[in-house]
Amino acid sequence: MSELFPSIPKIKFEGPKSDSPLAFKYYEPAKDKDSLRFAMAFWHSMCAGGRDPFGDPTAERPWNSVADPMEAAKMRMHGVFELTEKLSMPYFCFHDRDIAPEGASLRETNKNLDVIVALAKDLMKGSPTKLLWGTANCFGNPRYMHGAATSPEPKVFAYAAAQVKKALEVTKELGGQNYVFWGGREGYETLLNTDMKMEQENMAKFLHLAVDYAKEIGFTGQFLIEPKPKEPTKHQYDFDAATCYGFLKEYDLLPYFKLNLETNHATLAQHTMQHDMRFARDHGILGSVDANQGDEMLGWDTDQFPTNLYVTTLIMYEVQKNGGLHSGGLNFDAKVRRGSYKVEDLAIAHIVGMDSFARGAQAASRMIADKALDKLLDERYAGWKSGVGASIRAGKESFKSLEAAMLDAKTANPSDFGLGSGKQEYLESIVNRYL
Ligand code: XLS
Ligand code: NI
Ligand code: NI
Repeated sequence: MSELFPSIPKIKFEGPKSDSPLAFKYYEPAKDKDSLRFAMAFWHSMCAGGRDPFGDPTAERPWNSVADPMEAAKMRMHGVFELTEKLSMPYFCFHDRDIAPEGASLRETNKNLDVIVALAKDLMKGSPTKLLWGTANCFGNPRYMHGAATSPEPKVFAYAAAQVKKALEVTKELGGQNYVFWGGREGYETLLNTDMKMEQENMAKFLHLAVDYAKEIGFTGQFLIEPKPKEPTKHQYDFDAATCYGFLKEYDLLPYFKLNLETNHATLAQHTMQHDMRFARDHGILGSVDANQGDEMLGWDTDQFPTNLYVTTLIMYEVQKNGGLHSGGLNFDAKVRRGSYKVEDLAIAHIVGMDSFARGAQAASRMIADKALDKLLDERYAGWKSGVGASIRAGKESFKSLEAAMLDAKTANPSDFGLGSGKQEYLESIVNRYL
């Protein structure tokens, strides 16, 4: 197939002084590719056309004039390889239904998928682009209006199971390094018609069936759950990192799953992304990142390309403290704004996202090398290393012994406890120095 995006050249690193929109200022592919593990989101970059509730698609894309859905699907697959290669982006991700259209039956749909997967496999032979993760779209079709694994109808559960079975097979076929479950419509609109307990049990059952099938076919990629608190349902069961952890633990799924955290989802849950990252890291389930950002003024999932350096720095701080993302990566689950309708906008959006993370990674590694925050953190908790602190940590104290130690102690002022300053403003000034 001839070049689909002739106006986009191979993007080169030109350094921070460059004012070319089509050049990297911070991301140096040869140096950063393996640590940042960027991925393109097929659904946003190849499929989204800019439709919103008030207006039609705006995006100019090479497949717009192609009527046959399978021909358009083939062009898109060529498109993702062309663009990831031009951007030196090592990975892509997809939902089954992004890459191939549904047919009249599941059998026909699977056939469509097989054709496109064969094409992808072929393209991979001559390309450095690999598959970070696959997933199934179990939310778009009307059959999923009440959920997939959590639908009140077992036939819908069965259909979703069949769909995920196939999605696992094609993810394996393409060498996918992870498999993602984003909740889709696994949640509820109103408790008045919802058996929440049964729905959550069914969701756990579904995930166990997926784990069993992966073992059966020898898929060794990492399973990931992607938390989100709301949208499309009013309440999503995978609310945030902590909720997912509790769910995985309750249903004996913890050994098989990590989390794919998304910045805009964390903020919808009223957390910073740093919060969800820290929680996941502390619990050994930080798997991968959907690297986007929301809009502080809007309460929905705007899925914007990441440009906020403060946020990318703190994300990379957690990633580096985690020893990297292992099989995970930084997936741009992000779409250009509806008004940014040109192909060049798509390239520029990825470039700024990649540069923002590369720059965040540089700041984070300098902060870590200098122990810029660690020293103060250690000092803050130093009391737990000796005396009564150490003996509480060692389990040697009781309420009685602690009362005895406090009854006549000098406790009139905060300083009698050894309390230091929280130094928040100072700490924020330190982060600013590294940006
Ligand atoms: C939607 C999710 C979705 C997942 C993949 O809000 O972010 O795009 O990443 O199903
Ligand atoms: Ni999102
Ligand atoms: Ni996502």
